[in-house]
Amino acid sequence: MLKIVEGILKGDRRALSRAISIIDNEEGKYQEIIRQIFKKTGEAMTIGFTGPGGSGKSSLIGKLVEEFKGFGYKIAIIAVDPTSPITGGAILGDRIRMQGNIIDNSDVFMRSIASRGAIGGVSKSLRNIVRILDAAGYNLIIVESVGAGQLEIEVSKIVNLTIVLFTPNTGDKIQAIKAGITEIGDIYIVNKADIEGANTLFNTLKDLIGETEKKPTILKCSAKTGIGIREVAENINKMLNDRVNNFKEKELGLLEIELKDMVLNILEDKILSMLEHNPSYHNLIDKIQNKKVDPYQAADDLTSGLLNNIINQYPKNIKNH
Ligand SMILES: Nc1nc2c(ncn2[C@@H]2O[C@H](COP(=O)(O)OP(=O)(O)OP(=O)(O)O)[C@@H](O)[C@H]2O)c(=O)[nH]1
Ligand SMILES: [Mg+2]
Repeated sequence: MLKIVEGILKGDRRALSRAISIIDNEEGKYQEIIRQIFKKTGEAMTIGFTGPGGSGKSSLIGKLVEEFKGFGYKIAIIAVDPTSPITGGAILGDRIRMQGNIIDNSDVFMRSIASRGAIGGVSKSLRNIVRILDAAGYNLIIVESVGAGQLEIEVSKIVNLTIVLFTPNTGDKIQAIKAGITEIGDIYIVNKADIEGANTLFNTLKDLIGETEKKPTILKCSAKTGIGIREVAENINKMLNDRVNNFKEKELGLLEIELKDMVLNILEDKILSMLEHNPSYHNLIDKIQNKKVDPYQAADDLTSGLLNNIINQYPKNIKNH
């Protein structure tokens, strides 16, 4: 067993941090780490918090963590930071603000990862990071992602529950509908209930999405004053416990997509490398340029040649394993 895996299974934070970086950057041994911890996963529940910048996600998570601990969860938090297209660096404001709430809380694990703008990439590393945390014994994993858009939709596909935040007087309503965010939530929360306009927004949301097919729960709270926090925590906990069977079904779908992607990636790498080493590939390109063969004919010839090679090699591959 890899040393880092021993560390993860013991819940060692440094091993955990290192492993998350390895997974996030797809460094050398990342696949081996996942393989070795895989059988120790499957316990953790995941919740995604999303909503416009400044709506109070980090503040609310900070408050809810206290309630969740009371329910007996061991909690990890992952903040997915959008990466600045100019500097390429993650915005760390999140980490700092959230740490302001719970930095002293040594039993809560907290980590930021960059979204890098590559949507499929985020879900892949996020799923594996969840597995690592799960194997380390964290049974409630909270993901904060900023904004309203493709990234949120992607995160909502991975987590068990998606919670969407709104705040009064920010024009979120229109943005939200545009971004399709009104379809992804299991719970919608009007945060900042202590400021004016919260009730109006709450009623508007009820009209707008309360009656949609998913019949999401709509709640109101203030991460600042603490009003409504207990009710939010209880609703989340109840949904997590009630929907275990739904989660299993969702997981099956995700695993199918993951496996298909992995097989396609392996095949793509193999075939690209075979193509590069195939002399007739380069010959055919010349022939296409000189109009001796058309591109369709060339592609057909190459493909059947490659498939023949693969079939001839296949028994050898099996023997090697
Ligand atoms: N009045 C009021 N202010 C709040 C409440 N919750 C959060 N805030 C304030 O709103 C601001 C943003 O809060 P954050 O928790 O950082 O919001 P966020 O959604 O995590 O922000 P990003 O991570 O930047 O997207 C801070 O100044 C908070 O103090 C609330 O319930 N009422
Ligand atoms: Mg935040």
